[in-house]
Amino acid sequence: MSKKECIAMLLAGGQGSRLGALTSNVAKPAVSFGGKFRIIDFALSNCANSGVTTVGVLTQYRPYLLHNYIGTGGAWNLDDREGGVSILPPYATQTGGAWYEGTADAVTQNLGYIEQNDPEYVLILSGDQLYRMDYADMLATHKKNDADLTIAVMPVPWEEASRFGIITADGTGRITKFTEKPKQPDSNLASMGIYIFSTDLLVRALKEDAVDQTSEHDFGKNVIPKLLAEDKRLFTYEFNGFWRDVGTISSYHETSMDLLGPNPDFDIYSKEFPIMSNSSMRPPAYVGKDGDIDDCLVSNGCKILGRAKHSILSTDCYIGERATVEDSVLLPGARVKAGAHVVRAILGENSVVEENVNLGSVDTTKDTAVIGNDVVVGRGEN
Ligand code: ADQ
Ligand code: ADP
Repeated sequence: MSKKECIAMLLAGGQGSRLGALTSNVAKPAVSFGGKFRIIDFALSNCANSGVTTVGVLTQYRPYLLHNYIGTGGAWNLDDREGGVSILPPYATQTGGAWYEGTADAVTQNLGYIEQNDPEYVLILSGDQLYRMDYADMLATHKKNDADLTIAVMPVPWEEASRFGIITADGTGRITKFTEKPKQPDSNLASMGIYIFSTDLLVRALKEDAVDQTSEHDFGKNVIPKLLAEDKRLFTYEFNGFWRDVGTISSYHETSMDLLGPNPDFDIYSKEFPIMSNSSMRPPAYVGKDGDIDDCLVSNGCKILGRAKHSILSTDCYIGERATVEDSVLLPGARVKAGAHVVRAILGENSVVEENVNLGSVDTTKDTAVIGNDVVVGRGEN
């Protein structure tokens, strides 16, 4: 892919409120995942691996950690002099300025960035999904179809279909119907919220949308249905790998567990299509003489004196003597002190479970226990 043929606009502003305590002080794309990663690593790595080297990251909610984390983009080989990563915060304009409303508004506010780069195509991505995709292949499909807009799609379980933009396409992949989050879905082909637009059409559509008083300025609710009504060439790009939008605590827990086992559902070990991260450089993990680890991801900086089973141990975690951790996700810096027991729980960054506390439940009908970032769970609490 030539350098400026296609640039990416990465939407990283959503609050992710359904992740509760995990997003109390960081945006969802900045939430830690898989021991050494943050959720946004997946989209940034996909860009780098696909040759999309100009990436605008649109932030909004609690952007500080995200800004620090992304830095110059070097961790993902995106510190290219010709492009690289640019953080695009909402900014006040002379006319008063506004925070981003819908997803389309976020891109409209940054039309200047698109015009300055002058690409033929714009790839619009969500910063809170876990998957591996070669966007170069999606772009090839877009060109082959001479499309105005290409939407990546995947079949989803029928019972989940109403959470997505739902699509009907003809035998050639041309989209004939699109409904954002229908109450009664008539198809289970879901939009992944990953779009390639031909730039001229995108710019025109966004300018029209901006002055439409009835619009919520959202791609799924407004922009895409309007383009379809105008009979524009909208096509699908079919994806069939691992893809998750971890919206809730239980899906976060489940998707984390998908990383475990000898042949995990989601392979983070690939060298051809690596998932890169800016996780901190820390010394090796240490396992003490009574330390016992079974079916876990163990990140650097960990100190394990007790037991861990079927769990994700992120950078700098601590498990004290006689403590046990099972079916759990420990985010960076989480500490489980001596004699404590943690089962089916998510421990936020730098949280502490004090000595001899029992946390969580083996009862799978109960919710996964969650401890917020920096929270200390004292003795006797549950
Ligand atoms: P949702 O996931 O519900 O549906 P939305 O919550 O609007 O879409 O967020 C999309 C992405 O944009 C997220 O990464 C979010 O963090 C980010 N975002 C939201 N508002 C933003 C703003 N104002 N500024 C910056 N970033 C913002 C969408 C589509 C569906 C599709 C699903 C697939 O609308 O059609 O099925 O994605 O997950
Ligand atoms: P599957 O589950 O079908 O075996 P994986 O997602 O495990 O597929 O990927 C298998 C290998 O293919 C990975 O190790 C990676 O090297 C490569 N790969 C996966 N997805 C892509 C992609 N979108 N583009 C390029 N290579 C990919």
